[in-house]
Amino acid sequence: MKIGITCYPTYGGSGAVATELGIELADRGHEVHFISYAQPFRLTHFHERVFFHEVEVNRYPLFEYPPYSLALAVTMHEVAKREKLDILHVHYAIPHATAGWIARDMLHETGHDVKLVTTLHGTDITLVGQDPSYWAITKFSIEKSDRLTAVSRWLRDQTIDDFACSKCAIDVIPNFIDPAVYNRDQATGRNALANPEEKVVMHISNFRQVKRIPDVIEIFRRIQEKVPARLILVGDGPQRQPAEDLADEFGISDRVVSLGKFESVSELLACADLFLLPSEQESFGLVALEAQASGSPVVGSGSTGLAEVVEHGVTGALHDVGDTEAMAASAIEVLSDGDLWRRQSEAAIHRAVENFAAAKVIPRYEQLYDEVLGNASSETSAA
Ligand code: GMT
Repeated sequence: MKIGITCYPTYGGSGAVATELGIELADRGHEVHFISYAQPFRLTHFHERVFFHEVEVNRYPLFEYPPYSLALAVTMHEVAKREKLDILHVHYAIPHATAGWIARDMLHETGHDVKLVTTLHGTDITLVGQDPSYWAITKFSIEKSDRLTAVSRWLRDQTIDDFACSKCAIDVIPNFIDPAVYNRDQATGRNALANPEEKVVMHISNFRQVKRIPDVIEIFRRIQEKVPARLILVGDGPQRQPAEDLADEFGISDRVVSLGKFESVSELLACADLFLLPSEQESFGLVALEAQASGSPVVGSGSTGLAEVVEHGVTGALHDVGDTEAMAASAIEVLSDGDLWRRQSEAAIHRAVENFAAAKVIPRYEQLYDEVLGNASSETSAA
């Protein structure tokens, strides 16, 4: 099969999932064309069946806002026509599903029957998509897609509710990990992160408001009062500086290390004794899955998609959004009890590998591609 993948190339879960999916598909014999304004951050190595097409946006002085969506639609159209793509698979609905709809319909005009698959990731539905300036076009573009996937049951249900989309058929295909990349054996440099007697508590994100970064600092403030520990913050975004300021204010900045952005986090996660993710909402929580695969229990907030990743009391603990006291209590409990930590760590690895290994999840995308192309009864095709 020949698949065009469009995603945000910058740091973020949707771009990571889209890129890893493309690489896995190429490993399985498909030809994959990434189409975006920059090379996706996880696309770091040459692969004989992976191509990247950069979208050029004309910056004519009349344009206060250069129309990226149109330039993207044109590049998708051009690439699909030249490379004879079967499928345009877009990740994050805004504006990718809209650009995909334009490109697909332009191709249909010339008799090229390409199919549009849209994967919904989270804030494209729950936050940005709810803004009045985007709601109608997001609903329209979702409904025009040939197939839809969401990364959790929670996100599927939100989409149906938030967009009054009762006729939308949405397949749930979760985020995935490669257990060869995310595992405890990757741990190098733990001694540089913390002293041997200290527990390594970690948070990785793009430091946006939805992640509730002040809660991370508050939970850690409580943890370090009971357990010798160090907080490792990885990533960057608007809440990074306020987080560092809050650590100063609490008088704990000597125990908080803010590393900034890293392209690969597997070595860091493998050093974590506990991962914190107290977000306002997570449609899935890819980083929590990566942490679990790396053997770290996860403590976070539980009423959204994260509850499909973390099993409360088994691979970590989930509490109400903002309940930093309960999250800190769960964290202290698992960090202070070696047997409990080992059980949760083993369960976390088991859950990640059993339910979310790439080898189990990627065939579900292939099956969906086969169905949309009308090859559903055939063996999963390659190339
Ligand atoms: O929705 C976002 O915040 C953007 C997106 C991203 O690109 O970082 O993150 C979402 O997609 C990930 C991959 O499917 C999910 O694992 C994250 O849970 C989700 N983020 C939120 O729902 C906040």
